[in-house]
Amino acid sequence: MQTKEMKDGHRLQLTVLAGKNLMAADRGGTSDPYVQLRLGDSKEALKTKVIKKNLNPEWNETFDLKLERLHESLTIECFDYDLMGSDDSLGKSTIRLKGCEMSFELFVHYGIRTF
Ligand SMILES: [Ca+2]
Repeated sequence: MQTKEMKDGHRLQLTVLAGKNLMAADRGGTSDPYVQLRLGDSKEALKTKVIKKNLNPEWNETFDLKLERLHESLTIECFDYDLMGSDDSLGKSTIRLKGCEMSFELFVHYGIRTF
């Protein structure tokens, strides 16, 4: 995770690497996980691709987020994609971006708490 000061605010570059030993939410003893990223209480969210039938998925997807303010929080939530019905949450974690100063690089391994 990396934040950079831009002329028009801040930019957060974040790479979602992988999940390990995720919870099995489907009947077959597996899940179809994807990760959703949401800034503050924004209604818009970014999503990784869905990796089907895998409890140790590797997404390795990088996102560029524009930050209006640095004191927002980032919620990272992992879901099991379901063709029918609503997707099940496999766990989530919230990162406070306050303290990630400009031009500061931070490499974090975030554990996501499962329910
Ligand atoms: Ca599923």
